[in-house]
Amino acid sequence: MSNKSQEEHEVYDAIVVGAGFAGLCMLHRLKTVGLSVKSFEVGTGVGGTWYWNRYPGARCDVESWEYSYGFSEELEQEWNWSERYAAQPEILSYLEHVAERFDLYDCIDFNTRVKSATFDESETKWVIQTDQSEKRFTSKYCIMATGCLSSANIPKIEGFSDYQGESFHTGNWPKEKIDFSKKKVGIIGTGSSSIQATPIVASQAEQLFVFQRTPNWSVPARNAPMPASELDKIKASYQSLRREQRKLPLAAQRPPNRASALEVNAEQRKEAYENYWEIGGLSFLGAFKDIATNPEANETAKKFLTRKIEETVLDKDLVKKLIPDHYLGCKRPCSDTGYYATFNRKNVTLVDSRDEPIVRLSKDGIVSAKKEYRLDSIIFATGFDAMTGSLDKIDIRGRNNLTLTKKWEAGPKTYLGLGTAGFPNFFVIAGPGSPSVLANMVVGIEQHVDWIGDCIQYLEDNDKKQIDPDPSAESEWVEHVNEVASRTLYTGCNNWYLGANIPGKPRVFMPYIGGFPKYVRKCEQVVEDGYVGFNIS
Ligand code: NA7
Repeated sequence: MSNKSQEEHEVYDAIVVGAGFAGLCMLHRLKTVGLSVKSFEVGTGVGGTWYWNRYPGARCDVESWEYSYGFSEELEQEWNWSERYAAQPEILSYLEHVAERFDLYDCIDFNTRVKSATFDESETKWVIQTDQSEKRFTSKYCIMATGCLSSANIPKIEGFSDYQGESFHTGNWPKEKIDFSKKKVGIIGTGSSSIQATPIVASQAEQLFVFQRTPNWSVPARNAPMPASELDKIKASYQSLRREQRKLPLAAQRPPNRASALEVNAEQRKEAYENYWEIGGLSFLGAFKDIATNPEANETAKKFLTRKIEETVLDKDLVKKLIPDHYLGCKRPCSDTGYYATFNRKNVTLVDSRDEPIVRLSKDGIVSAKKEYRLDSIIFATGFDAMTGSLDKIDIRGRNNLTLTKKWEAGPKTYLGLGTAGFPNFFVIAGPGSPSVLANMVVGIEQHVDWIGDCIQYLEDNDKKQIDPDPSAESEWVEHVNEVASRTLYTGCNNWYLGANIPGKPRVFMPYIGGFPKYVRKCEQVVEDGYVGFNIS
């Protein structure tokens, strides 16, 4: 229980910001070890990403059983996934069930945005303030579970405020059902969100205009109902499946092929690509071991996917516009259900910015370099200020009143993605410098939660006041993250891993791309060596 003083001041052992997959898991862990905890969440319910992204077609691109918690065998056995890839409503219900089942609701304040988190050096505690009152919340530990793709990017397009029709952002979708029938709709963006929403909006709208700035690579998801027999098999072997999952570079999907795309003959190459194409979704990236690293190997994958687009889209001019220039994987590839076939519909028009870029919004719609598109609705599927956006919105101050935004002005600096020097007892779940966004996010989150939970337990058991990454260990890690990224093809296009989708954001490769197992080993080694690279006092 917290202490409440008369000065509207509440004291906790730990404060967790955010109640999505990461926040809920962290809360559960901290409650289990007997700490007093408090969580703040902007939404009116739990779910994080899966609370906000309610757009039509929103679905996970990692298989449902893989994208679920492994911390409770009872939870695994009682939850029944209905599809191979769960849709947003099902994942949200799952997280609501988790919050209910593990009694987490009591410690979460909803509808509450954390405005500031300030480290009080003299007391070794964090002081948190929210937008709800002047009340101060203090805690020894402050844990940011604010999500990597939670800060919606609404582009600054000229004339934005002139537009008078309805508009939506995929990452901030209303709770009520939106009906696009009899409407002229424009969707801006062709990343994962748009690729999922486009076929569904097209099936409802009178006319859909897809405003594409950069085409993306996409592989059919091959979603299907989960057969009862398959679910039974999964339930019977969850533990071993999860052990195997953690050995894979992405901590999910089918095991990658160990062969090089360049060492096999054309027929064998085609066969491998067809096999992975049939499996569907992001597993396709594992068709050969060198797709992510060797330009020539990558070209063979691009050629295969190009042929699939050519086979699907009837208008040959349109095909050319839908084929990306960038390497497969450089922008996170998408997993779709009928995306390319949607362009065969009479009510769908691709507006390619290479021919006619968006110039401004008008009162009635979108004005391109060629004409005005009069619209009833605009859908912004324009992505997120990834990995750092949600942290930047909070005034976070560490030692010497240094703000996190100042410290990270040239790009985020963390040790293992878990903490940042000068901000003691401050942890980030799935933050920059960790592999989470390049792997199965839920497995990454659980690994972080376990590491942070064990670390806090260690500090408490040993009467330690604080832990803080050493600046030199942090610099080495940042250098390593960059060095590993430079060996891949992922730094050569405008992707959100680099912050390149946000004008003015420093261009630094943020996630760790060395693979989940290597990262886990490094985290374990740090602990085995007595938290080497951290200063503990
Ligand atoms: P993404 O993948 O960042 O896609 C955003 C899309 O919006 C992308 O096609 C952008 O084009 C486009 N965009 C962004 N700003 C503009 C402006 N100003 N004008 C035109 N087009 C623009 O976000 P998603 O929500 O689809 O997916 C995010 C992640 O969620 C995804 O990677 C999965 O991990 C799940 P660009 O490519 O920048 O030229």
